[in-house]
Amino acid sequence: MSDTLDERVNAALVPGGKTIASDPYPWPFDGDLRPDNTALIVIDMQVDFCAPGGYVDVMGYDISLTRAPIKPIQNVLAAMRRGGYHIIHTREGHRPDLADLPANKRWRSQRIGAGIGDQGPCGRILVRGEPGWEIIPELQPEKDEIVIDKPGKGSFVATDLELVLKTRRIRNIVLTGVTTDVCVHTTMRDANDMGYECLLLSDCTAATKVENHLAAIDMIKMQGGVFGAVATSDVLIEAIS
Ligand code: C5J
Repeated sequence: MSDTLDERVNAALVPGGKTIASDPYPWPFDGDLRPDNTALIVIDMQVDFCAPGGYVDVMGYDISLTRAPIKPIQNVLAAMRRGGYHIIHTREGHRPDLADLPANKRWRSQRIGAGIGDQGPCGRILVRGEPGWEIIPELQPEKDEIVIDKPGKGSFVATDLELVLKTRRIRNIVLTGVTTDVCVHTTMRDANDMGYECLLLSDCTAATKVENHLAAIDMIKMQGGVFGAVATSDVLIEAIS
């Protein structure tokens, strides 16, 4: 083939389309970025992950790490709401009868003194309807926004997320929330396998360990962007504003 890579990328570009300066390629690769085909997903910004007395705090991790993305997510939410983009929030949690809590998840958390389903300072840990399961006040969904309840780390297993995305003809997904290496990564990997164009905003995500956050970001970018692309919130906001 005689075409250069630049020529092939330009040929794929939607006329008049726009891309976001991201690593390791401009996102989305074809410039087909529109409010009607693009969703922001805010993953698990719940009391249990980001507030005193929640699951992450009970496990002994530093919640200043998982709280750091709150302000950047607020900025992205405001810009994408203004632009008319789809907004989706997720919550990790289990039925009060724990019928959807696999034994492996329960015994491993109990072993470290933060048993999922057990009583903690914010009610039963990661149980639907408990104070710890609520989305933090700073990032409350607005009334028309989609909220996905998920029993797992990924957002597709045992949820209707895929149906929502398909019904709304969404093909680009901007990922934010916690934690980078667990729920955000699992969701991004699954979405990527399903053919969605994924962009992770590095300052809008966090992990319980800084080194895991950095490694998770590196993993996305390897092999030419094996799971998608990475940018920062200010670049996205400027591009869509
Ligand atoms: C974890 C999550 N880390 N939301 N959940 O257990 O990442």
